[in-house]
Amino acid sequence: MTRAVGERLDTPTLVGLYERMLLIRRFEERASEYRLAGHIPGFLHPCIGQEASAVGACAALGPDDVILSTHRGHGHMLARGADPGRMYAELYARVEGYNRSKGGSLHMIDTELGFLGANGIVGGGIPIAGGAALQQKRRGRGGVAVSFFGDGAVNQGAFHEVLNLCALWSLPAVFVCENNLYGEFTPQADQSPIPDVADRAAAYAMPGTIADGNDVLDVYEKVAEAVARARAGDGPSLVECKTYRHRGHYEGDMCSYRPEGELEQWLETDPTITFPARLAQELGVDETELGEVRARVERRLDEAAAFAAAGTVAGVEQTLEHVYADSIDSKALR
Ligand SMILES: Cc1ncc(C[n+]2csc(CCOP(=O)(O)OP(=O)(O)O)c2C)c(N)n1
Ligand SMILES: [Mg+2]
Repeated sequence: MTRAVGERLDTPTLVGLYERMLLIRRFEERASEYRLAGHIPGFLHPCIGQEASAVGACAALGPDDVILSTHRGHGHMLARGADPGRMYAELYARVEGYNRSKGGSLHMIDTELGFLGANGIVGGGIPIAGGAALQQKRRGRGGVAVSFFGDGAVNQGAFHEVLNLCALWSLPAVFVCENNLYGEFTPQADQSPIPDVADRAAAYAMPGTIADGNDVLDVYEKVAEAVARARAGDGPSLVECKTYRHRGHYEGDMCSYRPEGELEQWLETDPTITFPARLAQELGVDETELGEVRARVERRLDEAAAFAAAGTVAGVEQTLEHVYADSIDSKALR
């Protein structure tokens, strides 16, 4: 962290970045507990540890911009400003959820927020981002499409096709790779001969930069630069955020494949601890204010969880509602 905190953003905005990172952290820690308590069916892929890349990147965006997410998408969605109550309701399989329980963790979407979806297909968001970037260019309002994806996704063919076309057509896209060192249980070094994903940008004549993915301001600065370039009509960029997931690939993964001491080393740069420490040291944000942030996050999540728990369990009746096959008479199928 070389730059002084608060060089470009004012103190309330910086405290807001902390609050959003903490919201993501606590949303997921609680989701894990709610799942163990039997409230959440299905898998969870937590982004615990990676909050700074989601929040830093989304802080560089405006309301006309759109983002595409991954299977590890709760953080991106909350960073974009989603309602944690509707998100928990979706995880709880309630009709009040973002997708009336049809999306679940892996396919949540809120088009009004420009959140064009999580995606269970690794790399699946990247071509959608390419299409969204084309749409942004045609609209001509300066909007940008941001695609989040992991280090594993860059070995999918679609990544290369989309970067090539976006560069060729100078589309306003920003590709944000969250390199957390693993694709499922395989270390990045066993999947690719290139340690820095950013180097792949050179093949498509676009800038490739590396950000400290656990430093929300470094991510913000680098993504903001890429966004400015895209808005100016100068085409796409690739930003690689070096980060780490504290939990396993999914909740329940025991992480036996990790070298000893690796997690402990990354915990030292935990953004939900190091960033408020910087706010205190460099800007004099006091413990009372940081305590208020923590209390506000817990209150918000208490309300969110209560909203989900009080929701209507989605039943068979709703299965064929709001899907494209709506010409089918659902009663005829029973
Ligand atoms: C096309 C496809 N292949 C394989 C999988 C199974 N899968 C789910 S997540 C994952 C690893 C993804 O790694 P990465 O892109 O680094 O994201 P991370 O999980 O580290 O956030 C794999 C192989 C899948 N969902 N989709
Ligand atoms: Mg990964």
